Amino acid sequence: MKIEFTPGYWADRLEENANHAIFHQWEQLEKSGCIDNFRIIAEGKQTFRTGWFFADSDAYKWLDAAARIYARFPQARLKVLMDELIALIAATQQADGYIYTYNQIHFPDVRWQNLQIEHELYCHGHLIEAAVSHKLATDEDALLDIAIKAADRLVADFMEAGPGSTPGHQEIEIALLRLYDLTENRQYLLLAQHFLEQRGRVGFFPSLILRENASVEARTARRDHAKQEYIQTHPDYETAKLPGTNAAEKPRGIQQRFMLNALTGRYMQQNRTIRHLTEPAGHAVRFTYLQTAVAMLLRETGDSTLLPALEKSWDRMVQKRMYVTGGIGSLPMIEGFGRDYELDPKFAYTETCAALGNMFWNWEMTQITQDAKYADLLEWQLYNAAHVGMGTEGTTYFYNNPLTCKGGVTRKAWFEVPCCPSNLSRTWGYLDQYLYTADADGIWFHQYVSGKVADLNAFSFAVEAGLPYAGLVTIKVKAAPGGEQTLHLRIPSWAETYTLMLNGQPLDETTDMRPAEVDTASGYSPYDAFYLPVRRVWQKGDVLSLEFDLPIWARRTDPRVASTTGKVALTRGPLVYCLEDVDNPGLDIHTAEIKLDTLSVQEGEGDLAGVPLIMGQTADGQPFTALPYYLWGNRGPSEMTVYVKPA
Ligand code: FUB
Ligand code: ZN
Repeated sequence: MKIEFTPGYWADRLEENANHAIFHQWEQLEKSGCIDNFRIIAEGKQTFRTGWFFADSDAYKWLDAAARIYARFPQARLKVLMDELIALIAATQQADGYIYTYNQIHFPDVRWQNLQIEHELYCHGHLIEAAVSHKLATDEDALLDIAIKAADRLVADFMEAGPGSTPGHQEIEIALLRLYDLTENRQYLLLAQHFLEQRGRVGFFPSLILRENASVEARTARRDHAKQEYIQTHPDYETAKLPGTNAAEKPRGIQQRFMLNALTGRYMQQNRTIRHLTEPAGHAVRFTYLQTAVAMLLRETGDSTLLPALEKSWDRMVQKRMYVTGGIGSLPMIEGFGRDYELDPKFAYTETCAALGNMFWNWEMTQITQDAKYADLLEWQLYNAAHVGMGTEGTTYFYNNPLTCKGGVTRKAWFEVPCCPSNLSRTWGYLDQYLYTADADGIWFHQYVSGKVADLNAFSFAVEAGLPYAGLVTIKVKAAPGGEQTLHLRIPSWAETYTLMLNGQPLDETTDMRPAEVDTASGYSPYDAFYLPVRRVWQKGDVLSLEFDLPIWARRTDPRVASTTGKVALTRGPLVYCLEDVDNPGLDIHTAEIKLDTLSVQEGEGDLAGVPLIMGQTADGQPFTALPYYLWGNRGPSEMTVYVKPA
């Protein structure tokens, strides 16, 4: 199958990703010293290692994103940068396959210590993922050879290891399963399975994590001492001053809750075995990477005993622990889940990576179940909780994404922990992989993105999608296999009504198959989505047109979400809206009461040209403007709120 994006919403963003974001990220990796960490080992460069112990992963994630982008935008300058980094990695890797600059530079005789905290396996995981993407994009083996050496090292060191030797930050499992998919080397599948099956079986986790924490503190102190000594002899040495996360307001007692999360293993999902992890808990990125890997393992092995916990934890997350943007992570510090209905917009952490991890998981669940709720949430996060993470120029980012802000939250060029930017870029780089699946019965349309699709189950077709701003989607058949085939069209949860025409004639399939309603804490319910089967003998030249109505929706949270009782979030189609003070001079957006019967849609101008804005009046007759949430924070420091009070 080959997909070519055609002019439209996503073609523009993918261009921006390829022409700006990926090169900006490389510049920031250089400026922050991340690439020099490899040069210290590979070339004896005289400088001091910078960044967290997991900094290698930022270079690998960039390489992963660059490879995926290169497959579609084969830019010579991108190839040069990739080859330069691959050569550095090759020269850094040790003969037996191990590679982790933090140990190689500071603690050369130490390995696999503090696996719950220090990210060695996480870093090897992003290296392996980058190698798989690079092989698929270039058919070159340079990076894949490095990854296979590393993976074989892990097989040798961990295949017989116990529960305490499972990673505190999941990622290696996803990587090994991708490497298995590419190489068909069963050892990698077995090691991923081993890591997953061993989780949650540490006898007494507090003693392990306290021991590791003491060791991490001691190693950090030794590193800091060495740094001070280095600065003594190199007074001109300086490192880039990088911002941490944005000003996130913290609920009372968060420090204690974090400590308890860490001590019990809940933070890194070490408190339950995978078949018993039915509650979304702990760090949200770790949780979604874990569930993605478990779902991938289920797809590879057919082990259906893995499915119930995946479904139960997904349902509880969506029904009780997810914000209206599709964001997950109610609490700073934990960067993760709170209690059921604990969804205060001002504490919302909803890290960009968590939304991306949730999209990866949704995609695996889509392929396992073909239940439309998963593709619906993937779309909702694509346009809201993930999309908000990247600024309109592709060169500024959010790490945490509050749903209300009274200042102090601004987009940044980079972060001290720059995990989100390249995670976004690599996901955009694989957008084509989340759109369609095919089976003996026909084609499944999970997302609607303008593009030409060739030879998917002998089908070729062109899609023109007006989403997310307009509701018309047309599918023009260019070639079709003989015999009856079914096109399964996802009818989104947000499309209460729609019309379906074939070659200009209404189709009688528009019987409503809407599933039974499922209430959710946020008021966004992916459970309303379904696949509409349209079965016939398709001919070249057939034109299906699907027109979704895009009414403005005032979504109320469940009354058990105390912080937003009596307020609404405005949405239209797959977009969540917010009020930003820069569009509402003279209005206190945090206390304004809006009249829902005055709402209308008007196209924006200037910076917001072409964007459908929601306009209306407040109770005291003042005009107000709402814009798509993903677009906030692009015009300098501002205040914002997703939730508004209806008059
Ligand atoms: O743990 C390092 C980074 O922090 C990971 O990439 C994300 O989980 C982020 O929260
Ligand atoms: Zn991140």
